[in-house]
Amino acid sequence: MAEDLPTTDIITLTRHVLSDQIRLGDAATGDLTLLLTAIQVTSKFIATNVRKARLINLVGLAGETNVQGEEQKKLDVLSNDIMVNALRASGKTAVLVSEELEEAVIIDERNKGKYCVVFDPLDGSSNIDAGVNIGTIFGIYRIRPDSKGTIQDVLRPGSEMVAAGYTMYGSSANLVFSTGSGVNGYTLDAALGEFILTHPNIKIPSRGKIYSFNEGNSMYFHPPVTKYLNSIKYPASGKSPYSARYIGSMVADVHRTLLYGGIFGYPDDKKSKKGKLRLLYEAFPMAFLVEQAGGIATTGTHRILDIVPTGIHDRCSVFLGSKDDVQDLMKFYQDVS
Ligand code: AHM
Ligand code: MG
Repeated sequence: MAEDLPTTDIITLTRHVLSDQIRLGDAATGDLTLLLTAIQVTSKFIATNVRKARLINLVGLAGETNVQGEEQKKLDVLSNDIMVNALRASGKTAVLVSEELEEAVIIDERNKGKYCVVFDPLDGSSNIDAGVNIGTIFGIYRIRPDSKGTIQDVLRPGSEMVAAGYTMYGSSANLVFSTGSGVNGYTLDAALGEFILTHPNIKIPSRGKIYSFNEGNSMYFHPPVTKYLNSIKYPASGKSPYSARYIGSMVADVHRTLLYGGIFGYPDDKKSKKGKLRLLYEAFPMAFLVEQAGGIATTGTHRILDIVPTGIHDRCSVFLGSKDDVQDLMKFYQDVS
């Protein structure tokens, strides 16, 4: 029967982005598509290494070197090297910022392109050794007109990013991506070696039933956060309390929030005065995706994408998710101001 036949018209990530080029004014060069191809390859490469991690670690235990006598590298350092090498070789980048590198990488003239990529090569480091979902987060800026590529090209608000995304390494590798006209999700078909469009036009439900905070930090939380959490755990009679889900990998927690709705928060508090999450390569890309999916991303008092970074490793308070849920949280901040 016809409905049992497999589809013969699969939409790969490359095909999808190629069709988007015209809108971005990138059709003549295809540079962004080529850059994205490089990012896709790094995600496939990292996904492969994540799957092998336990085996690599076992070998690493025996003297920290493998059979070739090469040093074993921790997965996050390895992922960083994979990304820096591939992005430099793509010829499409001018500036790279990685969570793993203290300084920005300014690409040499020979390999220089017009995009800057800010990334966390392997986010959720506390989960790596337990085999729990982790991911790569990235944001892309175009260098400013007439710039040769300096750090100033990335010290710009997240709203100036031209694209952002993440790849989650879980039971499958999922790449979620936006060029500023909605959010699409792709799943890696390992046999084909291609990311296939599986979640077109992701929209966050306007309200969810899940909250995702590290409540182990409760004693440090500021009053608006404590009051908000109490309001959803002890709701007015007749209403059900929210469910708690916290993985501790931003990629996985945000992925669930995009699909199911609710609120994810990592606030600044009495201990982490500026928050924990990094602005450029954690908060900005996720805020970009959440807004594109119809949600809100705020520090509690300010839109995250409006923040102007002063340093490449700046941190900020983060709340993001369903519009109604995040607005409820923001009301508690308004009450104290
Ligand atoms: P990392 O970049 O060192 O992995 O830290 C970022 C991670 C996020 O993925 C996650 O949201 C958060 O840190 C979890 O922190 P905590 O363990 O304090 O709950
Ligand atoms: Mg991180």
